[in-house]
Amino acid sequence: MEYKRILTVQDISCVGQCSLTVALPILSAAGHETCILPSAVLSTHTGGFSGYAVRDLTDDMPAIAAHWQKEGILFDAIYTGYLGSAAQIQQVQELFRTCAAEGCVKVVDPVMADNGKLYHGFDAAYVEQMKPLIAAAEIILPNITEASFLTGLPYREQYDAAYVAALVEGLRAAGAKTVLLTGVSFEADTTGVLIAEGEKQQYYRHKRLPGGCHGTGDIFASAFVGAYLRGKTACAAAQIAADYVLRCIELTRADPKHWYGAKFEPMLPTYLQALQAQEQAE
Ligand code: PXL
Repeated sequence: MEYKRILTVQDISCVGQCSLTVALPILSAAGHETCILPSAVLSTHTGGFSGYAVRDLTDDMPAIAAHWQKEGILFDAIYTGYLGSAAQIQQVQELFRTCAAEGCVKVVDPVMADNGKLYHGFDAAYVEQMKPLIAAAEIILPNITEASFLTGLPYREQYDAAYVAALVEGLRAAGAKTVLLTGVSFEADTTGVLIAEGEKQQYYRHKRLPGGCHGTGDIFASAFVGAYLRGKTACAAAQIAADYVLRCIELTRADPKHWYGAKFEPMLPTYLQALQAQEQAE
């Protein structure tokens, strides 16, 4: 198994099981050294709580990056999620240039929207700023809504394979390389991930559980990055991550009071088993 040093850049939502409080345990459990750069600190995430306290850390980032540069600290992978501001996206691009070890894999989850709408606090300027970041990454993981904002194609709730192909083409035209399009659903009771890598496209379809669960995009992205950096193919890593997310949702659904996030921690052993089972078969 490979041991990699990953930097993940996203917010700390103190309560809410998303972003860094999800990425750090999952990437560590996958066996990687996990370094963090918090983009902002929030009392909770913004999806369903109101009146949250927030401190944007954009102005603190240059000194952190400068210190790493002075120490010669480099990363095998840089994985970005929810970023605090449009200005911060430029700083992340700078990090891509200054903190990447040779062969560094840059993974961008352009977290900003779902269900046809931008998250609270994001605007068109943020979407514009995100475009060069997706072009600078090796792998991006947008959902359908984010892909529609990034390509300018209208958001659709019902769609066919041609619409999905147009989203991927639009992302490619904007400079994206490998695209994992999440939440791709052609029928009511299934959903899945489309993995577009070079000329190759694969679709991993799995059951769709009714009612969304907050933070599952972050669980998927973190579990994907953890598996991919262990040497799995993008498709195998996406399958492991999607199966893990399903188990987390199943567990969470049994407890309606737990509306703000997914119970991913008790399911970590199943994620590790999936990583190991594949490695034994290899
Ligand atoms: O799960 C994505 C996410 C991460 N961080 C914060 C959020 C959200 C989605 O709403 O509000 C602060």
